[in-house]
Amino acid sequence: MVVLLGLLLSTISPAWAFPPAPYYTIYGDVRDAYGDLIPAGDASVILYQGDKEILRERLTNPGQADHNYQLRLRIDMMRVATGSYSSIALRPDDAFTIAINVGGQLFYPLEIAQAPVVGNPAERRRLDLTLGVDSDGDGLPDSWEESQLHIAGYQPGLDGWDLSLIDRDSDFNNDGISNWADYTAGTYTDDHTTTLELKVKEIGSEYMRLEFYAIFGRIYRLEASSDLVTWTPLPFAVSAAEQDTATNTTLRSETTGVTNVYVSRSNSFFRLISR
Ligand SMILES: [Ca+2]
Ligand SMILES: [Ca+2]
Ligand SMILES: [Ca+2]
Repeated sequence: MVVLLGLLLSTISPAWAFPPAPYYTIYGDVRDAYGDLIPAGDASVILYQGDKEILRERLTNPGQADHNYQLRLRIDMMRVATGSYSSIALRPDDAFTIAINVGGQLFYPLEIAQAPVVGNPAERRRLDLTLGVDSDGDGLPDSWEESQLHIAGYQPGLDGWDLSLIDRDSDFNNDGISNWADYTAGTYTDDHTTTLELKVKEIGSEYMRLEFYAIFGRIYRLEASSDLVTWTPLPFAVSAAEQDTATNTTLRSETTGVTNVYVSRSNSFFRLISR
């Protein structure tokens, strides 16, 4: 009975007197220094305002959506002369920081160096998070840059690796795909057979066989369009016999190598999206 009374009192206290604004949502992919998505496991994303922990959420299975984390922030309406809606509510333009807890160890994503701020209620912002060290400030983890330089035959000099040879938007291996896209797709800079590319390999009476080179752990999504403007998810199967009942539109690759998928025969355009 005492507990119930307490609840009633807190419900009508001034701090809770006004409805909250809609959530501000941050979401995206958390990747390690080599571009691999951090598996759900025991990893969490934690949002802080200064030293105060505001929110903590576990990473989610990356195959179930287009992201592996999502944070929904409570936002104050900030009416004049009112208290905060909640002790963990934030206001638009408040600065925040994020850490990733993996097995009890905290990592600070590269993107947090830019001091992100809270947006407006009901907005959704994609904020992909990259773990590792970025000593040259180009947004690519140095470990990945060093591995690409090594693969291409470079050696570190007296001052270490020359990280200026690779930056986010240029194309170190001239395969038509930016370094950042190679990093997220897991494609290697010395080997053009691993370039992300979708080919029609066979056209049957009812199905089409499409081929691409998949990287272990990466997630692939197929989309179709009739006008190159509107794209819709395209169900596919891993065998011709199953293509007419296929419902999957994403695949998490269990191998690195040539992969075939089967879709219904059509005159559509197709595209392949990797993450
Ligand atoms: Ca870097
Ligand atoms: Ca660089
Ligand atoms: Ca490239």
